[in-house]
Amino acid sequence: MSNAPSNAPSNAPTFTLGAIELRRIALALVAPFRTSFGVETDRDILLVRVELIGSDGAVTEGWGECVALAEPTYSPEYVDGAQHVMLSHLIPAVRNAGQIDAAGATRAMAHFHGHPMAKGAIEMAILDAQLRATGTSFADFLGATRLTVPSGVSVGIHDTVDSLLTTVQGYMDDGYVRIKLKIEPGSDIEHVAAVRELIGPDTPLQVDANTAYRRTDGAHLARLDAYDLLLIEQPLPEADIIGHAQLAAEVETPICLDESLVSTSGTADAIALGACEIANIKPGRVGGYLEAVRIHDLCVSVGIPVWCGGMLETGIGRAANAVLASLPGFTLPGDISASTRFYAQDIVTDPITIHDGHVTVPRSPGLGFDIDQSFLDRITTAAISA
Ligand code: OSB
Ligand code: MG
Repeated sequence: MSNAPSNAPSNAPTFTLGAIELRRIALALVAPFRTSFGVETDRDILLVRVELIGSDGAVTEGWGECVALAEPTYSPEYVDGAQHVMLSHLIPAVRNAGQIDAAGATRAMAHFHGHPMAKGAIEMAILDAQLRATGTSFADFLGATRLTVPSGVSVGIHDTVDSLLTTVQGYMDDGYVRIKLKIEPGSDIEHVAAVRELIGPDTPLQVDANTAYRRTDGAHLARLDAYDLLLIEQPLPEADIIGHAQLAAEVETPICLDESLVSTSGTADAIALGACEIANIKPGRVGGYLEAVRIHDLCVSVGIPVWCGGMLETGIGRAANAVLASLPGFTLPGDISASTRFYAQDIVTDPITIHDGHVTVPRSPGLGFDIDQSFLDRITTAAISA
């Protein structure tokens, strides 16, 4: 169990908030990424830069990445909305709180409903600065001891089985230890069968439907049982917890929730109802890394395996995800692929790479990255001080 950041006020040093800057950056994906909810080709990413002022007057910078996509297709949040709620509501509330640390900032935003990705990005920037100011790595802060984590890759929906197989073979050659296929009705059984045939029986394989099926699809999805999948991720709409429980009874392959899990208490309920046999933990979706750790701890306590999901993050989010995924309950490979899987050039100086299918857990002070300031400046489309 990690030394979980709790809801109680911590004894960590507190800081005063200095300057805050929101940055929008434009980054092209190396290839289109298609899911059942749409196609991503270019990212429009919102970053948060904070300055924390310590009791000795020293100023430390920290960065957070908001994982909201450009459109509200994965969840209700979208990048313009996240920027708006930060500027109009969240940042003023955090400023108003006075002396803070990351957990205190999150408490100061808690009375606002929703907007977990926006809140999570602010918490993340403050956490990064707080850790840098105290010379602490995120891994030490969490009590995470594993030095590397296995690297899985998420593969978008392809128009043809042939093109899918070419893509998957490329990732096999890169050394990924687990393949995740995006699926939707019409691009599922045949695609999974062909990929299983290509990669053989020993490479872990799983699928992600991003809510594309309905309760009545149990018999259809049970056909996937023939391909020895690790899990089926989020087959039904996010609110349909009972439907997932019904499906879990009909389908042998474990049902994993992504979109449905937005808090620790909701995760506990989904598990109790039999709807969540495996949990995908994404910090942005649940309001930040501190809540993500609490969900991890809950899952460990009730014996539910977890893995770390991804949201096409840059090197900022991917570094922090790699650290999170080194907690002991993350027993399945995460969507923690190399930076080059999505981006030709990253905004950090030390992008995530994979060696023998694994990613080294960063251990530098802060969340585990350093910004490539000149590249970041070149791709900045807007900078707003808040
Ligand atoms: O459902 O896991 C998902 C990307 C964007 C939005 C939702 C999802 C994904 C992925 C990407 O599958 C995984 C990654 O970032 O490597
Ligand atoms: Mg998913």
